[in-house]
Amino acid sequence: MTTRSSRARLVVAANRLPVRWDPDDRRWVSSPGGLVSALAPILRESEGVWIGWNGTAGGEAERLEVDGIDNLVVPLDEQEIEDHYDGFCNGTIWPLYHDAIRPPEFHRHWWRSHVAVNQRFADSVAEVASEKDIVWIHDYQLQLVPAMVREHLPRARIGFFLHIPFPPPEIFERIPWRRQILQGLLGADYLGFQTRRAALNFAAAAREFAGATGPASSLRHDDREIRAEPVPIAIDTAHYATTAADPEVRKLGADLRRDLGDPETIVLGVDRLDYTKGIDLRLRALEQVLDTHPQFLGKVSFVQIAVPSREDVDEYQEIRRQVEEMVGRVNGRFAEAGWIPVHYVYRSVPFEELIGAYSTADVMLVTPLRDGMNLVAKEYVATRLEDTGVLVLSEFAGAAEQLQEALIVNPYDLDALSDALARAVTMPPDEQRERMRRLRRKVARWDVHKWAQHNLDAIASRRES
Ligand code: GDG
Repeated sequence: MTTRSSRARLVVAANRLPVRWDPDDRRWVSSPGGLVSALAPILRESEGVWIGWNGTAGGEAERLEVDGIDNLVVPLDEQEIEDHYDGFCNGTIWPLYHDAIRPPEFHRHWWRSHVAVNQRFADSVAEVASEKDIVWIHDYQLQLVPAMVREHLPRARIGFFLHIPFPPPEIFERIPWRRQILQGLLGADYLGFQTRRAALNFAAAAREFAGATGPASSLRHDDREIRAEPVPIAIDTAHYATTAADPEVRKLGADLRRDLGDPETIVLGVDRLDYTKGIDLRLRALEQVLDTHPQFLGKVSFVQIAVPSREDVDEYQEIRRQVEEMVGRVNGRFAEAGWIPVHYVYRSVPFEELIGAYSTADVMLVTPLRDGMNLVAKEYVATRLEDTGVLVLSEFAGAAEQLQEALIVNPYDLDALSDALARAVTMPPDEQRERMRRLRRKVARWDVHKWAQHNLDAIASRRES
């Protein structure tokens, strides 16, 4: 007889639970996303648990069953949200891991709070998991958790996936607590990264600052073997394609085009409003293109959806000011009766509207200065059911490692970015189809289900040493 305690369960730990509070219904509902759709069936089938924060201050370490998924809340108080989350996660690690494009801050009280919160996550894992289970820990907020879980459960199979880049050692080395972070990560058996370079950067740092030996694919540390490898995250491709084919969603796309005054070309940007995403450089490139291509005036409309993010962090308020100033400047310079060049939306739009926008946009601009992967690039490709449309993609997005048929650009090179934008707007349909067909094949072949299975198989098949 298979009892709940005799087979391996999946225990996921991530900063956020896959739930949100619905104020109208006054209950927790599941919040959709690629990771959730890939893991939900496995969690249900293995009677697993998802451990995470619910996004609010205070509360209890309670269990929430939502849509058949067992969630365990890790509560954070207001001070921890300020020090661990806004502070260490988003004021130290986030900028540092993204090429230090904003100066990271190092504060001992942020670090202390970060350690305490990571310990609470590890204790919660130990509360629900046994040594037979598979523990899969996610992202930069929880880098200390693998080793902390190993303290509790020395034989457990532990995996970790980093959703953001791992920087080169000469950037990583600035962190006063670099050794502790590496030791935390090295508590895992298997570490997945978005790109080859991230996996190699991690292995180099682990050798230099934590005494690990060997190549990324078989690092040795503390008499254990640890595998670090690139395993690029993907999307639920079929879901995007099916949604894009829905007549109501197509109508939403058509409505958008009509509301814009039926321009010849719609250029789209979709990002969290984050200084890593290069929205400001994108607007400068647009301004240059409109300056040099007067034939585009009145014909090309740029839609930027900017989703509010981390609004309590100073740098995010600053980038918002800069972006909005530039939108105002470009519109002030070029708008004509019946046409404005930039439609700026500072809010999250419903999923169907987003897919409608992807499927009507002729050009998609994805120009981050550094990005772990960038799912928006893959989502756009997945919705292009007629193989038309052009993706302009920064070489500094992890996605560029796979999506080579996009127009790949260095977003810091204003001329190159402007040229790519102009080329995208004027690209002949045959070339569009040739490129998009290949991109779609790639996005169909490696989807989020394959990605999750690959990670879980790798974690489960630890080589015993
Ligand atoms: C991190 C890494 C890595 C955006 N606007 C709306 C909306 N979105 C959805 C997109 C996409 C997601 O948000 C954003 O994902 P990204 O990958 O582009 O970027 P991050 O948020 O920075 O994610 C990144 C990712 O983790 C996964 O590993 O790729 O590199 O930084 O799915 O569709 N969704 C809706 N309305 C919006 O207005 N409904």
